[in-house]
Amino acid sequence: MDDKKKILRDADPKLMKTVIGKILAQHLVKGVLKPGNEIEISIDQTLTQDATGTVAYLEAEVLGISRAKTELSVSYIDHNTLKMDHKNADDHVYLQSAAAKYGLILSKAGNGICHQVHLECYARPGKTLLGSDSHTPTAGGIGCLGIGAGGLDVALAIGGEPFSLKTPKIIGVKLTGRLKPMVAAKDVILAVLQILGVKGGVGKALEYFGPGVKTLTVPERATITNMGAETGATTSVFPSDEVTLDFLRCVDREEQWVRLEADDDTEYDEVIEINLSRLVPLIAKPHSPGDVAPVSDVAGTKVDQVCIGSCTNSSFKDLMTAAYMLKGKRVKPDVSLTISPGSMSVYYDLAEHGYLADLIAAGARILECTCGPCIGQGQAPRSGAVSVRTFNRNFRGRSGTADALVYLSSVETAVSCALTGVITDPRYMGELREIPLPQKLRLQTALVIEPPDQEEAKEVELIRGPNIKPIELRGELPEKVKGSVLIKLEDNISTDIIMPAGIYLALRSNVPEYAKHVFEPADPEFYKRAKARNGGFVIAGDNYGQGSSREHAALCPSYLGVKAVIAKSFARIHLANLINFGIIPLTFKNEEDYDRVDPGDELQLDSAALDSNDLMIINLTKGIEIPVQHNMTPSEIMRIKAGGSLAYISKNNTAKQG
Ligand code: MIC
Ligand code: SF4
Repeated sequence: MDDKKKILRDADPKLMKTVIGKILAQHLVKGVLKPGNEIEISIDQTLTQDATGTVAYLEAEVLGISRAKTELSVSYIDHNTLKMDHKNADDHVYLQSAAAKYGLILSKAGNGICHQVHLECYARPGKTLLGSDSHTPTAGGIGCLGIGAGGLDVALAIGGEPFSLKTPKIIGVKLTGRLKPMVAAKDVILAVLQILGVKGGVGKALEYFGPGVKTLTVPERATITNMGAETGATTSVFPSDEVTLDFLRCVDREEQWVRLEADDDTEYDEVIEINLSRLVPLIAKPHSPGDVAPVSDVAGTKVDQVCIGSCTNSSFKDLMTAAYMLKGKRVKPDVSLTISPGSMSVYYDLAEHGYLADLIAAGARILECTCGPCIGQGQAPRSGAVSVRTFNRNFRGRSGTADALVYLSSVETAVSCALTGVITDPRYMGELREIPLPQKLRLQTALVIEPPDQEEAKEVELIRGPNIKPIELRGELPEKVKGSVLIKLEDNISTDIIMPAGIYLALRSNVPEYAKHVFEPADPEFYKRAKARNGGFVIAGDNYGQGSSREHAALCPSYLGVKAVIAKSFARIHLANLINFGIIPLTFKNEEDYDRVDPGDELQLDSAALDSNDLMIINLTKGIEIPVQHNMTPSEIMRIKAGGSLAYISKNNTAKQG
């Protein structure tokens, strides 16, 4: 029996019949494919974006990576393109030099949002894609297994290392029927979020099946897999079928098609059923993507701003829909409507087919092909405003305005709001005609740079402007981990609260400066307190670290000396990031103990007990002991003890070289 057969012998037979199981099996390097088991898989493709990419490539330097070993790796510049001063521009030049050095394709600022461009140009059915962005599962729309991770994990994958993850349980989402006019793919994922909430997908993956699947195009499927991230799921995947082939034909990549479907007798661990014919327009209310209601429930609410775009809803079909609905009409004078095309190719086709003119004539403001307002890069709403966005996240303050009320909807609903000035169920706007989709998408490559060959790459110098600071490695874990509680937080704390983006995005490659804003939205005094006390502990509720993959939400607290986070539960990517940067992730054995720790309490933990997982936090202030636990593998414990994965790997590399 060859090695591959041997490691698949004990795999869960149910899992092996699913699309996700088949891709995992093909890429399995280590471990037994059973839900909950730790496995390692090989990675075919990687992507990074500028806001996480600079640190990822700084880490690649520390790791001593010389050239990408993947089939394809792309570095995108899409999050921060404003260049208010030298900082951002420095990052872009650094990224360009790193792409040339490591052999990565560079998608320059303005070329488009990473997930949209990747779907159009690079994602392939049956492949694995690891991205330093939580919406990497967008590629699942084409049958590719996309997983979001921290930059360090992506840097390791670029260097040819396998990626480790817990084998997810598979939730089968059965689609039947067909969407009614003015009901959209976005409403499908909002319906899934209504069922699962923002943590119902943790430890799981979503796989779509059933007769409704073939009624959805690839960009529609990608809208659905994109926002599966908001349930906390590891990934979301659609099968690769004739519809996938049509899409690949449309972008001149039909030779990359492979059929990939679940076996007829597949039994999923759980099944959710959605009848597309019965679906109504839905909307996520402030301030959570999981707070979903029918649009009709909030109809009539006055709207100040409408933003169309983001990696969830910026395909050609999305923007054509907007153009069709806006043609010959005018946006309400007191509403500001912005449109960010997902890619240069989408933008080009809008112009080529005349749709751009319809958008402009109706009063839409066309922004660059970037994340833009989605990550608080401009278009912050006025104080207390209502903003309806086709995006995927509406956490408090993410728009740049702390008291703005952000709703998330489909393009159809968003345009209806822009035309009427109030939240409006799009079904009252009259039926939208069948939109003729183009046979070909004319892919634009003027802003794409292919890397030089390996020999030439050796001559490339990394260009580091003054805003780019090296990553500092953390020291080893002491025997007694001691400190006070710096902050106590509630459930569902997002990484936007831990490490706000928006106006601080240009500080992503400057940890000492960025760290000054840790927890700022929750407690502006946090930085001063953490500095004064030389670090300490963080206490949190359920689903700590939901949302983005930004490793800065671990890296910057680690820089300030945060030693451990004790929470009721964690979001997947953030948990991995904490371990990577040497912060011990602990959960309460008894959730009620959350109430027995207060800000300022002095805590102590014996680090030797990490091995046996028989852990007690001594609350020195209250004179009590609190049982806690962790979910780390022996290798992760080793890394935590060394001061985090980066510290551990770089120490071992140095030892090998010396
Ligand atoms: C986001 O949507 O929050 C981001 C910005 O794309 C992040 C990555 C980041 O913080 O750079 C994500 O989703 O991972
Ligand atoms: Fe960009 Fe927003 Fe998508 Fe994040 S969610 S990648 S910020 S468009």
